[in-house]
Amino acid sequence: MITRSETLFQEAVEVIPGGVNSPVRAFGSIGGTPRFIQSAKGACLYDEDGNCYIDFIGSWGPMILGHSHEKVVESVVEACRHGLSFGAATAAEVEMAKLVCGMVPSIEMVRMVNSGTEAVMSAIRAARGFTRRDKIVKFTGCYHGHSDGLLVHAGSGAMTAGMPDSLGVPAGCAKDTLLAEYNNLDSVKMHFGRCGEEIAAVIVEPVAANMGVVPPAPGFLEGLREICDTYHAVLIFDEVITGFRLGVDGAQGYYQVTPDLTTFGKIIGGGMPVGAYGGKREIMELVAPLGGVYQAGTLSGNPVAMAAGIAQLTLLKEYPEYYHDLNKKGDWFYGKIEQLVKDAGMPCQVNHVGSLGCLYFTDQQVINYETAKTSDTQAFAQYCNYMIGHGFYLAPAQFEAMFLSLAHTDEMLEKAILCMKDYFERL
Ligand code: KE4
Repeated sequence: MITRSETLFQEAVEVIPGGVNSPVRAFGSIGGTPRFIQSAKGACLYDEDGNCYIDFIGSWGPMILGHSHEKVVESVVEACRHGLSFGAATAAEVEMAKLVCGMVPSIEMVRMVNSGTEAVMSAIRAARGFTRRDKIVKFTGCYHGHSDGLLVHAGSGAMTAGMPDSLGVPAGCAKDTLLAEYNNLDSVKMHFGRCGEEIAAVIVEPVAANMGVVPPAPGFLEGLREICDTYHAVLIFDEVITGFRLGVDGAQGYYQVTPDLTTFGKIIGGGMPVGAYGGKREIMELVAPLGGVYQAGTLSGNPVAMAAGIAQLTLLKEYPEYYHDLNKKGDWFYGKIEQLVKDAGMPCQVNHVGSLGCLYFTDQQVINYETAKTSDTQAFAQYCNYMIGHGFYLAPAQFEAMFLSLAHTDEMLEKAILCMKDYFERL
């Protein structure tokens, strides 16, 4: 009997490229039919066929409080009653900007945009405008959205689909993107030694969460800070995933390394389309209409999106113990998985930072793109399909993170561990 998801997918592929509005959702790397989700509440997703899943994606990060949190939903509904979009300045945007600047000490000024991609491309433009330099350094396996100059050895879907370089990106766009190896400061120093005076910025995921989850080696982030100071380059932390996840002040607070600019997405919008970039006033004051770095957006600072983001960030700010609970939950959960695969004698690695984690199907310690790529994606696909088939909605790709939320109960996590244990015992 054909399922509703299968029917919808057959219709979708006729009118949407690959049947999805973002590649990783197509289940391409694990096979099978993507589940079409009808609703979500707390830690659970419900698909069009009435199946319930414990969700370990959380919309790729935004749902840190769980889906449909009542305070977030109430704020959105109330905002809708006053209008959906004005294209004019609103009090909510001031409230959001003050909230972000108050939660993240390095942010002196911030601009709202509509996605992480837009935040990153804008931050890079600001860094280039500030330094009057063209080149940027990024790390193989890190993903910073799909703007042309960053789709060079990117992570996430680009890595999953085995196309680190995308069609349609002119060589001219990629030529100013210098590639370095994550956790390898020498690979960065090499570029700066050669053309340091041409490098506008280093952009880094302070925890690389688009080649699975790769924590920064001790001294790595501090080393990037030092190099950027030496060469007067801008250090950009792409905290689209880690921002407001690892703590109130994200990875920069967690690791106590201060970037010059930070990009945000996901959690900042509470599930609505919001991105943001901000940091040093001297850089942000170059952004139009104040300065010569142009950036604009019809729906930037949209009042409904601001309502969702303000509601979520306010809860996270008012209850900092949430982060203690969430990070402790992550330590317990990923520690259990690590013990499980060790007891089962599986050639697997578990990396995690707080509520972000990844189970790699490789016997190598994963510290960068090259070691992440040793993963057996077929073995991952088999495991992932088993888990999804048993009601645990994992990211359908080896090179993505698992995301825990405050809505995940110990019972849910224990059930997931048991299902993993059953799977490995059946091998
Ligand atoms: P968006 O444009 O998708 O809002 O953000 C791009 C982005 C920028 N920086 C980092 C560190 C990111 O992780 C992302 C997007 N993350 C992926 C998940 N790996 C989004 C999921 C998807 O592409 O569907």
